[in-house]
Amino acid sequence: MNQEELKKKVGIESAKYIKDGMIVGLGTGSTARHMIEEVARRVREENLNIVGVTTSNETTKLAKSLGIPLKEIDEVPFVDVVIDGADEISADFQGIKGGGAALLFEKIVASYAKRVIWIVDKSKMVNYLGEFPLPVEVVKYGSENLFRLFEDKGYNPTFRMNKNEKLTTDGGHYIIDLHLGKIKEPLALSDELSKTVGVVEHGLFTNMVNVVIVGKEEVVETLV
Ligand code: ABF
Repeated sequence: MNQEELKKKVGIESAKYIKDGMIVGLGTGSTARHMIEEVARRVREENLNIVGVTTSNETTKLAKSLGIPLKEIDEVPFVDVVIDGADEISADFQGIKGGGAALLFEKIVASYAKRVIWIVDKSKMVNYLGEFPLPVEVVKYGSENLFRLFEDKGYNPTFRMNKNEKLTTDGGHYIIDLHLGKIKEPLALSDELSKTVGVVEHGLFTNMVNVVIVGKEEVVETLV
């Protein structure tokens, strides 16, 4: 099976965690898209009664086009389950997310979720995080100084670009990607970035996931 077929397989598999009456966090990215399409099919064909809470404008547009009932995050006290993609997942189930520039809303929704499920094809499973550039969402005001700070730290920063200009996220911020190669202490780096003035949020999702569904030749579910 190719990567897209594996993404589709885990997207459909993960939708089985969704039960009638749930408030469901709808992730962002191509793997999450397959899950969202499956949820929409069940809403249409099986009268699945759920409410979606999205993690990006992109997912809101997709869910609306497919007829999934939605609520804003501030209209619900919690989320029963959030199903989302990831860019890297380490052997101890820490994750890097944000390749799709949606990490802030993804982390907010995940923070209100009773259960967090990540769906990935096998290429995302790694021993150490860091091969994938770590997205850091930053306030625009002072972002050049922050960039220089990351340079001085040897973090090899680049601004996330959209065509010829800096990308602006759904939250109205910039993203600086850190090319670290190998993150030996993700918890320590997470703490450092969270305390860095000007950083809104970062793509290290540590001690957050409950279930990881990995698309291999057969679907393998790994309970954390
Ligand atoms: C999203 O899923 C992002 O955090 C992450 O970048 C993306 C993975 O994308 P894909 O499923 O398209 O590989 O949650």
